[in-house]
Parts: sequence; structure tokens; C-alpha cells
Amino acid sequence: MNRLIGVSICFCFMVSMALAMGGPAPRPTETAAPPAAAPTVMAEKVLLIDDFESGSIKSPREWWTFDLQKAEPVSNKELKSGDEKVASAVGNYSLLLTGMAKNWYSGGVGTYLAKENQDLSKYTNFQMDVFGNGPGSGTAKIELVDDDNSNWTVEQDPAKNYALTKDDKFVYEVKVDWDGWKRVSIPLADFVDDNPGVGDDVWNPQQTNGSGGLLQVQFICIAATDKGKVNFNLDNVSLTMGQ
Ligand SMILES: [Ca+2]
Ligand SMILES: [Ca+2]
Ligand SMILES: [Ca+2]
Repeated sequence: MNRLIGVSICFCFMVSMALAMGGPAPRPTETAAPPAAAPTVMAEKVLLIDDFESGSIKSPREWWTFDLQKAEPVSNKELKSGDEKVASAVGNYSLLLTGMAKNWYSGGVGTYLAKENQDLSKYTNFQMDVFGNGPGSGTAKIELVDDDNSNWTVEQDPAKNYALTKDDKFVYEVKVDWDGWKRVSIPLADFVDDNPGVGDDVWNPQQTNGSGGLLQVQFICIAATDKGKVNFNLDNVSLTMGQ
């Protein structure tokens, strides 16, 4: 009798232990499928506008130039100083921008960016590598234009120093006062409207409602003194995401 009770207690104990442990592990109902292959089209994190490696500003990308004494790709052979990481990323050519200023201004360069079905609004930063020649190298005023009257064209008034008449111009000034290479990354949110009252005064680089979105970029070179010399190089001009 005592032995029977003992076996029963033992049995109950084992059952409750089994229940407490949650029972047998569930068996997989099917063999797990292998992970899906990575998408072949990765989100483009960097849009390289130009690295000047063709040695030309006419091809494959065409830049227009105005007033500067020199705006041309030059060899990077002698341009080694500054940030080593940047110096190793600039390749063989960069864009030299140099010239004497009149009333601070010495000219500039620009290029048209907009392409059908290439919405640039996903990019958050404007990035470039700059080779400076110390304090007094000059200032690069970056000008971005968005299309506010949906015609993919930047309307200008030649009688008013080529001021824009329909679209917004957002700007940011980079004062180049360092020696050698340095990477500059500017959040697009830090650009400011340079022509309030023209366009819709809102940064809208999206290709919506027929707008070309972000249409073009220009660099205006401003000297450190009213008759000073602008002298720096640009390379790896890009739009980037989240940097
Ligand atoms: Ca280069
Ligand atoms: Ca327009
Ligand atoms: Ca706008």
C-alpha cells in the first residue's frame, strides 16, 4: 500500500515536471527557406556629380564657366597635403578654380543636374573635397536651384545680373582657409533661400507636379579681399544620404 502511494506521488511529480518544462519542443512544420538574395539595385547612397577624372569639363558632364581666369581640371600629382583619406580618394584630376577678384567676385562654374526619373530629393547632404591654399584661398558659394514653375528651366534676367525670375536659389558659403585636402559635407537643410519673393521660397527638390526638382548647381568664387585671388580645387562633388 505504502509502495503504491509512493509510485503515484513519483508519477505525479514527473508529470508536473514535464508540464512545468513546457513539454517537447515544437517541431518545425517546414524547412526554412533560404534567405532572399540581396536586391541587385541597392539604394544609391552617393550621387557623384563629378570627379573630373575625364580631365575635361565638357565631357561626360558639361560645366559652364564665367569670369574666372582658370576653371579647368588639373593633375592632383602635386596636391598631396591635408587629410590623407581625402588625398587618397581624389584620383588623378581635380577642378582648379582660380582668378583675381573685382569687388570680391571672381567668377564661377555650374552644371545642370536634372534628369527625367531621377528624383534627387532623397539626398540629404551636399559633399565635396576641397584643396585649400591656406587662409585667403577664397570662398565657394554653392548655389542650388529648384524648379518652381515646372518647366525644367532656370529663368534668368540678363538685365539684372542674371538673377533668377521664377525659381528658388538656395545657397551655402564655404570659406576655404585651410591647407591641403579636406572633405566638406553640408546638410541641405543648412542652405538658405537667397532670393526671397522669387519662386515659392520653399526647398522642393522633388520631381512632382511636373517640376524638374533640383535643377542645377553653381559655385561662385569670392575672394578674401576685394581684389584678392581665389585659389582652390574641387573634387568628388556629390550628393549624399545621411552623412
Ligand atoms: Ca578627381
Ligand atoms: Ca523654372
Ligand atoms: Ca522652391
